[in-house]
Amino acid sequence: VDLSVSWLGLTMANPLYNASGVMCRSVTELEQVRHSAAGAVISKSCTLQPRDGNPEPRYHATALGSINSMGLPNAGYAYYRDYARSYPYAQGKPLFLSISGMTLEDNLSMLADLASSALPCIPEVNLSCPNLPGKPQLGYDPDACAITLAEISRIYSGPFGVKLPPYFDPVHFSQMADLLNEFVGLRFVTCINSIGNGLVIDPDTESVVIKPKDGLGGLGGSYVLPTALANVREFARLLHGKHVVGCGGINSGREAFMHILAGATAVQIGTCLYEEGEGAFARILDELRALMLQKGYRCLDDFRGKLKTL
Ligand code: RRO
Repeated sequence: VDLSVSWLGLTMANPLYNASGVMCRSVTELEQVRHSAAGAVISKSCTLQPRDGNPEPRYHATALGSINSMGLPNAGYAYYRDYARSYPYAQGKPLFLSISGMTLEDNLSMLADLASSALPCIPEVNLSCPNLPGKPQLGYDPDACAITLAEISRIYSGPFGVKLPPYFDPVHFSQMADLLNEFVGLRFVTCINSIGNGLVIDPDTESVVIKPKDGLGGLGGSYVLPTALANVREFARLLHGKHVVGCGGINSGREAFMHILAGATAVQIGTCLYEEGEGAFARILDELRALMLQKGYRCLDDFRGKLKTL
């Protein structure tokens, strides 16, 4: 069975990597992913200046997934750019840098610097952080997205992607897809970021489980799988000549298979990686390989995007 993926002029040994935010804030964590069975590495969303993020507790796992309101804690753009400078690209594991500026100007200054550095890492611009009090998600404001993408395209000529929030209405899928299709440099979208502003309640303590925003936070894990699959399938259908990266609710080879069947080129692991550690990559790959063998598929192209309808 061949699990390799070729896209963006890169080859990955397999389609799995970490979701931005999980196991990728420090060099130690990034190196953990790099030394794991993952096919690529992505860094924590960064801002121009380092941030401590929101007060703790700010992450909580349940039987069905997770809720977080981290608030963009990160070591600052220069730290991840320096990691990208020293990264051993020749070893064949691509590096993605997640960029999440507090303003459009910050995003442009980070991307302009990245462009001038001519490094072979690829930016994933986060349009969907749900956890900054008073700051709505860019991905839910099509006019702001249009301006952001136009400005990025003006200063950044290499391939880049965007991390999208989940959408819940066919009108919004087509509105976003029409907009994204206008930008040729935009080579992929990652679907989905966490489902924003859920509320997990512990009935024993009669309390919320995380401190920021009186308990509201982004949902991940099994809670979000069907929403993630819908977003992957719809964008895979509506975008022309662009890739979709699947993220949301992958706990085993079966969910990775579902994302690829829905059209994902590659897939990211968030909550499951946080809970299980980097051994999750080898386990999920073993399961995906076994499932493909059982079905008689020899490579990912044999079933990618071939979801049947009734
Ligand atoms: O750091 C966070 O609170 C965070 C971010 Br930037 C994001 O994009 N998605 C998320 O669930 N948490």
